[in-house]
Amino acid sequence: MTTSVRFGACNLCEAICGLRFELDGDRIVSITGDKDDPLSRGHLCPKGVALQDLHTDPDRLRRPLRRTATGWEELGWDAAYDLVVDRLAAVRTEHGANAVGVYLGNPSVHSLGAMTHGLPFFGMLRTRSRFSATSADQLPHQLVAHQMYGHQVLLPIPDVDRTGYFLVFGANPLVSNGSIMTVPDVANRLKALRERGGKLVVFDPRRTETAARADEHVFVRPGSDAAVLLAMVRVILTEGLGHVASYVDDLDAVRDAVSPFTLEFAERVSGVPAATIDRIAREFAAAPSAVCYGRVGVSTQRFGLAAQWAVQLMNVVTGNLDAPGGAMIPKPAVDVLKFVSKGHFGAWRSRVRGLPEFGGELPVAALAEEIDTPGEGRIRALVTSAGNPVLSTPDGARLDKALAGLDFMVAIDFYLNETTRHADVILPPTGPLERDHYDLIFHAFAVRNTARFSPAVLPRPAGTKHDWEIFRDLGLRYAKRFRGKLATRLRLRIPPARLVDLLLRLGPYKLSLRKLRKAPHGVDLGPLSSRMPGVLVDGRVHAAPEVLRAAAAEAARELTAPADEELLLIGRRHLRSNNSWLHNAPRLVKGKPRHHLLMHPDDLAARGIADGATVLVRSAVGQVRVAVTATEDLMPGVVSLPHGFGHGRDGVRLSVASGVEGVSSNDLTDPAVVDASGNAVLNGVPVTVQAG
Ligand SMILES: Nc1nc2c(c(=O)[nH]1)N[C@H]1C(S)=C(S)[C@@H](COP(=O)(O)OP(=O)(O)OC[C@H]3O[C@@H](n4cnc5c(=O)[nH]c(N)nc54)[C@H](O)[C@@H]3O)O[C@H]1N2
Ligand SMILES: Nc1nc2c(c(=O)[nH]1)N[C@H]1C(S)=C(S)[C@@H](COP(=O)(O)OP(=O)(O)OC[C@H]3O[C@@H](n4cnc5c(=O)[nH]c(N)nc54)[C@H](O)[C@@H]3O)O[C@H]1N2
Ligand code: SF4
Ligand SMILES: [Mo]
Repeated sequence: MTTSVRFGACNLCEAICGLRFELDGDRIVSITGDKDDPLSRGHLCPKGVALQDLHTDPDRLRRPLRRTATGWEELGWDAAYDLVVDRLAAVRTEHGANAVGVYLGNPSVHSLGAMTHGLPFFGMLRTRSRFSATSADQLPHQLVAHQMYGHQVLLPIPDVDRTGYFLVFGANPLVSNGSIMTVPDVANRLKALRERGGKLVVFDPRRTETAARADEHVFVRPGSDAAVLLAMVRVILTEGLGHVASYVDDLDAVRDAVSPFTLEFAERVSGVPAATIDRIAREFAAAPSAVCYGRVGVSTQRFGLAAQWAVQLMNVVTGNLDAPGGAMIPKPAVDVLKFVSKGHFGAWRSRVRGLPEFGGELPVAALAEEIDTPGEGRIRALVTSAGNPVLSTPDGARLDKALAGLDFMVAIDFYLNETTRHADVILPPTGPLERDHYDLIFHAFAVRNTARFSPAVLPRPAGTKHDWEIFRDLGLRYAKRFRGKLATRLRLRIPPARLVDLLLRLGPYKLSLRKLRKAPHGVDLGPLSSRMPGVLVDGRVHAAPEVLRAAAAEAARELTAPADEELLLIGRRHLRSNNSWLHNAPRLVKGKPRHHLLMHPDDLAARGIADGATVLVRSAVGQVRVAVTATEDLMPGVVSLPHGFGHGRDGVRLSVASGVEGVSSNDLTDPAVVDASGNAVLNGVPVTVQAG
C-alpha cells in the first residue's frame, strides 16, 4: 500500500475543522481531526467523516444534465453554458433584469469559488430578485450589526475561551458546532468554562444537548425571547447595574424602548418566572466577564429583530461589548469588512408584498409569490446555487409548484434534489475535497484568530469543473451579451487562490499564500482582542436605531401568551443530519430515524394520542403526517420537527437513504409571517396535532 497523509478542511459547517486524510493513492483510507490545527484542535463530527461518502457517491453529479421530455440527459459543458446564457439573456431582454431570480443556498458561503466568482457573476445579472438562505437564518443579526455598528458583518463573537458567564438563547452549539460563532471543539471549550468557575445558562423551549450540559436551563416559550431579554436590559438599566463604554450613544432612547418590558409582562408572555429573569439579569451584570449570544431559535421567529437587538444590548449595557470574555470583533487575516459591502436596508421593496431588501436581497419568504403572482416584473427564470429552498423555506410546497411554472431554471449543484429537479439544466461543480479552500467568511466569526489555506486533497476527475470555473465561464459568455464591466471580466479570470493571496497580503497580518502553504495545519494569530471604537464605521455604537426601537415596540404591542389549545412548532438539528442534504451518506445517517415529531406527554395525553402514533400536524398553510415521540425534554405546549426532510414528495425518488425521507417542516411554516427584518419565521409556528 502506498499510503500518504494530507491535511485539509471540512467546509460542511461554520466550525471549519482541520482534517487529516490518510490516502492510499487517491482512495481515502480514513478521515480524522487534525490535532495540530490551532482552532479545531483535533475535533471532527460525523459530518466530517461523511465527506468520504460524499466524495465517492455515484449519485453526486459530475457532468451537466439537461431535462428533456424523456428524462435527464448529459450534455457537454460548452453546450450547457450556451443554453443557460441564451435562455437567461432571452428572459432579461424580453421581461427585464428583475425577471431573472436568484437563490443562493447555505453551502455558497462555505465554498471559496462561490464567494470569489459566484458573487461577481450574480452581480452581472443586475437583478433585484435576489434571495438567499440569509433571510431564513441570520438576517436579524446582520441588520442589527448594520444599524448599531455600521456594517452588516461587524458581528461581535462570544469570547468563549475567556468568558465567565455564557448566556445562550436559542442555540445548540453542541449539535450545530456553533453558528456566527466558529467554535470547533465546543464541548471541551464549554467544559473548560465550567472548570474555571464560569457559568453556562441556556434559554430554550427544548432541553437540548447543550441545555443538558448547562449549569441552568430555562424553558422559554417560542417567540418570546425579546420580552425576556429586554426585561433583563430594563433591570440592569433601572437598577444601575451596568456600565457603558464612552463610544456608545443613545442610552436614554434604550431606556425608553425597554420601559414596556416589565418582569410581569415578560413572565406572562414567556412562561419564565419573573424572579428567574431578574436573577439572571443581575448575575449577568455582576459577572467578571459575561457574554449573551442568540442564534437560530432567536433569529427565525416573529420578533427575531427585537430579540437580536436585545442580545447586543445585554453586552453593551454591561460593558461586555469588545471586552475580553465578552463579545468581540475577530481580526481575520482577510479583512471581510473591506470586501463585503456595509449593507443597506429598505432601498427597494418586493413587488407583491412590499417587503424590504437588505444588502441587495429580498426576503426568501417572498420567493414563491414573486414567481407565481402574475404581473409585470414577475420572476420567469431562476438561477439557484447550492440550495434546496423547496425544503428550506416557508411553504416549500407552494414554491415547489411555482418552480414548475418557470420559463427556465438553472441549478448549480451536484445533486438532483427537490428543488434542482425543476431545473432545465444542472451544472455540477467539483466536490469539496477536489478544490482549494480558504474560508473567507468564517475566520471572521471565529472565537480565535487563525488562518489556513487547504489545497485540494484529491485530484478532480477529468472533464469536471470547479464552481469558480462555472461562474467564470457563464460570466464571460454573459458579458458578451450585456457588455459586462471590464473589471468584473478580469476578476472572473483570476483563480481563487490568487485572489486569496492578494487579500492576505492586503490584510492586517501581511500573510501570503506562500506562507500559508508552508503551514498546512493553519497559523495561530492569537486570541480575540479589543478593536473598538476604531473598527466601528463611524467610531460610535448606536445603541437605539429607529428600526430596532420600532421592532421592540411591535413586540411590546403584539406579544401575547398563546391560547390554551395552541401548540407552537419549533425546529431541531441533529448531529447526524445536515440541513436538506447528505441524507444519502451511510456514514452520517446510520442509526435510528431522527425526523419524528417530539411532543410533551401531557400534550399527548390531553389529545388522547399514544407515544409512537402517527399524527396529523396542521398549520395555516399545510399539513404533514408523521410519527410522534413523547419527551419531557420539551416545554409543554411546544412540538418539534427538524427541517430538511420530506424527500419522498410526489413519489419522486431522489438520492436518499431508505427510512430517512421524513416530512418537511417547511410544509407547515408560513411565509405570510416575517419578522421586522423580513426574516422567515421558522420557530413558534402555531399548529394543531391530532391522531391520524
Ligand atoms: N423550518 C426550518 N427551516 C430552515 C431552518 C430551520 O432551522 N428550520 N434553517 C434554515 C437555515 S439556518 C439554513 S442555512 C437553510 C439551509 O437551506 P439551503 O439554503 O437550502 O441549504 P442546504 O439545504 O444546505 O442546501 C443543500 C444543497 O446544496 C448543495 N451543495 C452543497 N455543497 C455545494 C457546493 O459546494 N456547491 C454547490 N453548487 N452546491 C452545493 C447540495 O448538493 C444540496 O443540494 O435552511 C433554513 N431552513
Ligand atoms: N449537525 C448539524 N449541524 C449544523 C446544521 C445541521 O443541519 N446539522 N446546520 C448548520 C446551520 S445552517 C446553522 S444556521 C447552524 C444553527 O446553529 P444553532 O442555532 O446552534 O442550531 P439550532 O439547532 O438551530 O438551534 C436553535 C435552538 O433554538 C431553539 N429554539 C427554537 N425556537 C426558539 C425560541 O423561540 N426561543 C429560544 N430561546 N430558543 C428557540 C431550538 O430548540 C434549538 O435548540 O447549525 C449549523 N450546524
Ligand atoms: S464540526 Fe463537523 S461538519 Fe463542522 S466543520 Fe467540523 S467536521 Fe465539519
Ligand atoms: Mo444556517
